[in-house]
Amino acid sequence: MKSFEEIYRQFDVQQKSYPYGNGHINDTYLITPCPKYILQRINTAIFTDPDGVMNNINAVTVHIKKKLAEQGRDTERETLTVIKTLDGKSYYRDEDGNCYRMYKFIEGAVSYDNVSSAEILESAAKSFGEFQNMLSDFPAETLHESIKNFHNTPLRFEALKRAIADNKAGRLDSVKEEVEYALSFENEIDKVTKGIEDGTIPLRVTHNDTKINNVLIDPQTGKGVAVIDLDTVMPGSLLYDFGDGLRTGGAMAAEDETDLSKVGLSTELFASYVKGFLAGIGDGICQKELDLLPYSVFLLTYECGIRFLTDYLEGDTYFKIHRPNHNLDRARTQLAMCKDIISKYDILSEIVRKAR
Ligand code: ADP
Ligand code: GN1
Ligand code: MG
Repeated sequence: MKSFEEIYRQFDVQQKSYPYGNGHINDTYLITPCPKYILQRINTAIFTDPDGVMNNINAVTVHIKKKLAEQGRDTERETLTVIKTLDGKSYYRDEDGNCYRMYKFIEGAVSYDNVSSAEILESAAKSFGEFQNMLSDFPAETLHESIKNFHNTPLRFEALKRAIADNKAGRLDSVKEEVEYALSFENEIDKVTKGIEDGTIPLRVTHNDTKINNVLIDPQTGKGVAVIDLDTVMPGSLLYDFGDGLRTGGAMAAEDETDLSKVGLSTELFASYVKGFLAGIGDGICQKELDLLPYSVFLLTYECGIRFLTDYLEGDTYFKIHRPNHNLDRARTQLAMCKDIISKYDILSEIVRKAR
């Protein structure tokens, strides 16, 4: 494997690098001192076509920069800027097949894994809504599908059933209760995929990974600065971005909290997210999407829960883990959060009705 110095030289950069951020997928490094950059080793086990991913990111960021310029906004700070290699490529592939890309570091902005302030969450939600709005005229058919069926919850359910049957890591006995609860939702999880199929839910260009730490916030003003982590920008439903934003942004505890009594969805944060997201998205949202906003929070939380459970059963091959049982702890929080969301469903629906 190449030394880091050799890797940055490919981008004409010579400073030091440090591991950075809390993403579950790519290896991220901060390159410092100034000018700072973000160096990422793309997880090519997951993103098997890095050319396709980087083509998407280039096209989407060029489109967003054009929109930002038209609005007199900061084109360098409010979206990602890809740094090309010395030979003009969007990423560098070393002899062992490792793929590295570099972005300008967005200064004066932080990412939060959890948000306790309703104002900050409203701003974050507005940024995610605006992100979709700015891409509403982007030609969706030109996007490469970076992970097929990424938010196809019924297929995620099938994957869980396969993981249960295979019991590859021999862990099934320790998760009987979680498995039983997860399997009980078989008939509740196809509302979005069906709606897309029958044309009642519009297909849009969506981010698809609107975890709250994928939007950078200015800590001085509490306002959203840039939506980042653009690997999964693909055609999808607005409901994916809304639901996944609340899964983490509206959570009362960390994604890997072990004290499940702390886990749940804050209705106050939900209300702020609805307000911010609707302000950002503008007029384009349809009635069916509005009706399904509360459902989407359940759906995306459930989907993430069964993805963690599947990965636990398969021996932790997808998400990065930092301790034993990490994926199990994450699965448990998501399933506990589902219970809480279901118990608050009427309140959530009322909040959406009032916000229209
Ligand atoms: P992953 O796909 O592994 O989640 P991300 O692209 O989300 O990787 O990056 C991980 C973290 O690095 C982010 O949550 C954010 O804190 C930080 N980060 C990524 N890109 C930038 C950037 N251009 N400027 C500043 N911080 C960034
Ligand atoms: C991953 O890359 P990151 O950490 O922002 C995952 C999301 C999950 C999330 C769970 C490409 O997001 O789909 O919801 O972990 N990204 C990918 O925390 O699988
Ligand atoms: Mg991320």
